Amino acid sequence: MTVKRLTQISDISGAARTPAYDPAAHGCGIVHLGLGAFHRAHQAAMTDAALASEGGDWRITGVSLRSRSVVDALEAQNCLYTLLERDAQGVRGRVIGAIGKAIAADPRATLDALCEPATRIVTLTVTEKGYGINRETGGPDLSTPVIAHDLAHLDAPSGVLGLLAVALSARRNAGLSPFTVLCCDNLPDNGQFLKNGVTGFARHMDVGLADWIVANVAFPSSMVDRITPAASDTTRADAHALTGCSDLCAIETEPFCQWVIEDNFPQGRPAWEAGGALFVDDVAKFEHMKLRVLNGAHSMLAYTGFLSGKQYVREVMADANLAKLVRRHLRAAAKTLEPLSMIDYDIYARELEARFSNPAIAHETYQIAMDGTQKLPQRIFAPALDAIASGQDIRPFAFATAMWMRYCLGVDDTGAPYEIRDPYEAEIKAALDAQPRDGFQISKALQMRLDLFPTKLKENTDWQKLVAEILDETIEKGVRRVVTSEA
Ligand code: CS2
Repeated sequence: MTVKRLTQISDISGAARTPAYDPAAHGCGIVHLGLGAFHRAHQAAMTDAALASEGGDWRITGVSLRSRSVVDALEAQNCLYTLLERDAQGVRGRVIGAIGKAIAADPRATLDALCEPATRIVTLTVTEKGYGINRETGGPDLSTPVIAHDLAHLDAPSGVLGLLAVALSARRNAGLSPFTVLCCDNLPDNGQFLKNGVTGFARHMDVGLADWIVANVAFPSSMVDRITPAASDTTRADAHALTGCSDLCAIETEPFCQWVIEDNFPQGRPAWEAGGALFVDDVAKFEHMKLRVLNGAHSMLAYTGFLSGKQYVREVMADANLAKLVRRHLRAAAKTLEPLSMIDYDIYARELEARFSNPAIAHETYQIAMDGTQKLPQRIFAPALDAIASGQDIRPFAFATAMWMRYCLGVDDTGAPYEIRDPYEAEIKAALDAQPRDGFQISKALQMRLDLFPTKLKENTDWQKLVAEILDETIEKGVRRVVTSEA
């Protein structure tokens, strides 16, 4: 029997919910850069709820900056796909109709979409490393190949900063209003971060353009949260069972979904409240909470869990000692936060434990371990500095740092090698090449070679000693024994 591919809402038979609106009746008003699973589980699902509730021409033109495969698959399905939500109670399916068009690795088509008069918002999920922004200067990182390429080829930019700056320039020249730029990556102060990057890039093109962007383009900050593992054959089989159709774009996620957004949209916006988004004047405290508590604990458990032979986060949480270390980290990170009237941090930490323990979500520790150099500064080092300043115990943060350094060795305790998967992999390898297997030397070498450790941490002797001692013990005794004694 041939299985029908999901292409029309009318094809769907089964328990999956279908869009409560006619997708074809709504035009596109958003361009999204970074068409991965997270976008489809989060912003696209929220936009779907907004379209169902308030309507509007707010469908999404999704751009995959590098890969063609997701776009080919989406196009074959009229951009419809199934979103599964999993927990201990079971799996629920919902077909999302919010994506109107998909574009793959095509700078010309992307620029055209960005320059459409109807485009009023550009959202982004390109991961921490995807911007090509130098964290020290805040401007474009000229050593990033795509930045160098785009500055030399302003007619065909392919990176995020180049695309946004060139499109804004074209809109300005055509007398069109600028779009609002909404960063949805796990970075602190992500609106200002992207604004600095785009204006820095524009300054290389034309100082007048940079000034115009500063004065006219809104870059609201936002905090996003939804644990979204990579889709698997089980995802596709369950989507089939719930829709009666084969769906090569199905993705899965947890029931929890949070989006806190600075309410600064001069060109209007969808009614994302309908999907549960919270609009506030200042996102900073929410961002700190999410980056330090959820993401910080995630990074700690990813390195420690991966090196302890745990493939999934749920397996880490099922191990009494590892779970104890996760709880310790959640509490320590929460202690570095300023109070937030709407949130009880104890409850937040307990909910996170439950989310990490979700038995139905197969979230790989190795996936979270990726790109540590891009994640540790905001997740581990920033709270560590606050902990030092307030006299709080810094051991949980030093432990997380030592586990990342241990991970940087690229072999587990049995000697089995793995890819480090980090944009600074070459630098990490060069720093550790020919280093004796000694915690003090390894910690020193990484800190000298990589530009990511805050000076105040580098100069803090207690911190240095703690990190090096934990790392040394881990190398000598193995990760599992250290986990047992640490817990
Ligand atoms: C994770 C995040 O991969 C990672 O680094 O910590 O993707 C995390 O799952 C999300 O931020 C949850 O909202």
